[in-house]
Amino acid sequence: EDGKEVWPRGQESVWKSGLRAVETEETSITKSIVHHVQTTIARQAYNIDEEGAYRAIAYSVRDNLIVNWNDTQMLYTRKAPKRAYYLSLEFLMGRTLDNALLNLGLKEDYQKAARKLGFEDFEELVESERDAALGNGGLGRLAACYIDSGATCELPLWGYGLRYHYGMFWQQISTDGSQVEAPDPWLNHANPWEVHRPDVSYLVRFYGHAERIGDSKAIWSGGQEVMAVAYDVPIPGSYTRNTNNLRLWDAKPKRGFDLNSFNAGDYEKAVESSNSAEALTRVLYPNDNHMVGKELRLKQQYFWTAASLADITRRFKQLGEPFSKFHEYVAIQLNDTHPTIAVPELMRIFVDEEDIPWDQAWEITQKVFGYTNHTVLPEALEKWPVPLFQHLLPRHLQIIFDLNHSFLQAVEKKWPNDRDRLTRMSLIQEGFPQYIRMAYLAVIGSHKVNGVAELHSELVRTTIMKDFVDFYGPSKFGNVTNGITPRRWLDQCNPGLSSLITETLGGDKTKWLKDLSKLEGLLSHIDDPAFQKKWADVKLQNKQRFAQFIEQTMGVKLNTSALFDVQVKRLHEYKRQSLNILGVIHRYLTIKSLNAEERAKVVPRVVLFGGKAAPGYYMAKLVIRLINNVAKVINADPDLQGILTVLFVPDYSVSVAELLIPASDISEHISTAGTEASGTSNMKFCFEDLRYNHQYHPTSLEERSPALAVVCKVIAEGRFGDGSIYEPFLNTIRTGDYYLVSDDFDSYLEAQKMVDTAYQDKVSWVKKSITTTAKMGKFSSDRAIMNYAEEYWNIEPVKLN
Ligand code: F58
Repeated sequence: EDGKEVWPRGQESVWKSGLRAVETEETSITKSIVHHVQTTIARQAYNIDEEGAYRAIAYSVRDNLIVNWNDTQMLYTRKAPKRAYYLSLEFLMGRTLDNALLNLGLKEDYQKAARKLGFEDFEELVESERDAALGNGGLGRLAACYIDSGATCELPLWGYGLRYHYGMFWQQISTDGSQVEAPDPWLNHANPWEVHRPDVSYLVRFYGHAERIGDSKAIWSGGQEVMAVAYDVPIPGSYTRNTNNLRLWDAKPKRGFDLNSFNAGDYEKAVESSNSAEALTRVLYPNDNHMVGKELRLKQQYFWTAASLADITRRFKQLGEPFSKFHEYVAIQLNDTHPTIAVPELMRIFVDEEDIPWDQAWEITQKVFGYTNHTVLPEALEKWPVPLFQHLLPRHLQIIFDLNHSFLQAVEKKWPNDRDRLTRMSLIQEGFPQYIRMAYLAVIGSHKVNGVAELHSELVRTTIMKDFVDFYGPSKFGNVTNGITPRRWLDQCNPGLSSLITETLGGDKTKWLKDLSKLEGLLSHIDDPAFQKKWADVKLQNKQRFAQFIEQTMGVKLNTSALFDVQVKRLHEYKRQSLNILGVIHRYLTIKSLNAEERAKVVPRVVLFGGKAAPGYYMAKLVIRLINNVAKVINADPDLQGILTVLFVPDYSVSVAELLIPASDISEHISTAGTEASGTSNMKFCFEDLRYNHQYHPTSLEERSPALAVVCKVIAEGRFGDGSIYEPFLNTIRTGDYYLVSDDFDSYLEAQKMVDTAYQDKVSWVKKSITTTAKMGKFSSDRAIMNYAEEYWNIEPVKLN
């Protein structure tokens, strides 16, 4: 799979004469599309619809990607540079076709070819692709942006993940306003973007028993074995031939099903083990910033980690280098604690399978791993019960206890007789049952730990990891500020703005697209009225495009001259969609109290919400229901027509984001201070966070915010449907109010007033918008990935010519 330097068999010239190059000629593009219509998807010209055309085009584009993919992998094999691997349980990729065409620089050529074949509306074909929604939110989308940047920056970087058969659930809204979940069988329509590799497979063991031999080694045997099979997704860089790999593992039973039981007529029993194997990669856990302690989740984590490490060590062995040099060729980044089992797994491979002495194995292991933390919320930190671990991964539990033993000895040596400190720092949390603290295991197993924004990294150092900073010193704890890919989030989703930027900065799109700091060049045009007008026109067109989508899908007409005020992100109490909707109700009550003349002066708004709630998250689902029922009342009220519209856009996804974000005027990032690790959608909107200092006052709601007290009263009285439904939500605000909604309510209203005032001055608003975009350069994921490459992985670009 990685390519060979010498031709293994046959005549080299015959092989070479059959090799194809990337298709760039219009005629060869149409030829290749027709070829795929006829053979790959087995259809005739007269019975081809949009979906069929999309697929034939996708296969044709895939051919190009694979040519580049093969050449890139061959180059990496030949040059044998140090490689980095990004282990992430989520890759929230969205659609691929448009992105691949833009990265290859072939979009126009394919558009022309499609037109010749009778498909005038290329965007319609693009939109018939289903999202690959193999992630929950920020963490998964970050992984997708990072592999895009890895390829664009020509880094030898691979992603490893799971091939979930069902991605993030499909969200519908029922007539009473509640979220209803439906499965997302995204693979039912075949997936042209993956290459099945039945030849790349590994057996992964679960359960069984571990028997110690000597001080540090053991033999792990018995239990269940499941086969991990590779599916490769080519990841094209932007305007480079470099094409990296995202390898996703699928679970298969070791050998079909049990023929004896089948022949004896016991069909259930015959397929039992094959079902349990295949269940492993069936579905993505839909929780965001919340830990679920399910055995199947831990199985997913180990299955994916073990297969990835087996693959990485096999590739390393092909180099013929001794294991003492492993870290000179391999860097592995742990995307949160989900792959932390990789630490004991690599120790197991080194010690049990490769006969490396324990201390040396531990030294190498620490040099290989880096760990990225994405949250300081206590409920999101992973902890696994020891009994569950003992049952599922007995050998790994031994290794963890051994590691903990020597780690605590070192702590004891540094701070003798400090029992509290030992209890705090132990990898094992005491109690019945005991728990394994995965974040601590990730810290001791890595050479470097990072947070995802300056403030967050500082909180990591001073709160959850304070003891570890004292122990290891501060240099082990760094920061890499998140970034997003400007290809998808500007060039692809906002072609109008992309063209205007290119035209303004002079000619060549790739110049700024691959060096986003160049956007600063826009500032010298900021006072040019013609430029300001074009900038505002792009926004208006994006609003019209989005309004059209809303009219088609929801049957609601939007006033495109209104201020589009957007909050799209997972539903979570700490993100405070509650603050927003309570503010909307306040706005509604205020407008209702005005006379016609006063109403005419109100700045019109469209308030848009979007995002999924974890299916078991009661309070988040209640907020969705409240938003929808508030929307129903406001949108039906003639007094509010054209002045205030509220919408919950169902099934928020990467594709919906691509339409919605370019249409927004402001974006709300109003989480309680210190709770949102970084936020990345804020970067997509290029708008600032609103942050305040909070203090909790245990006083009555009426005292804290009379305005909010009125809003809560109105909800309770049933203005938006049966008020009693919302009592649990209202109670969290009246009493408790852990996320400080009532403390911030009045200043939130003040901030919203400032927004209204600012929006009325059109010229200064456009200038603010231009400045925001111009200063976005730092938040490119290219900058972020190069930061990892240089400071964390020590890898360098390897360019394919
Ligand atoms: C997010 N975490 C952070 N976790 O909340 C956000 O501030 C940050 O910008 C982003 O990571 C990228 O660093 C997040 O999305 C999850 O969704 C996990 C999924 C698996 C279970 C635990 C939460």
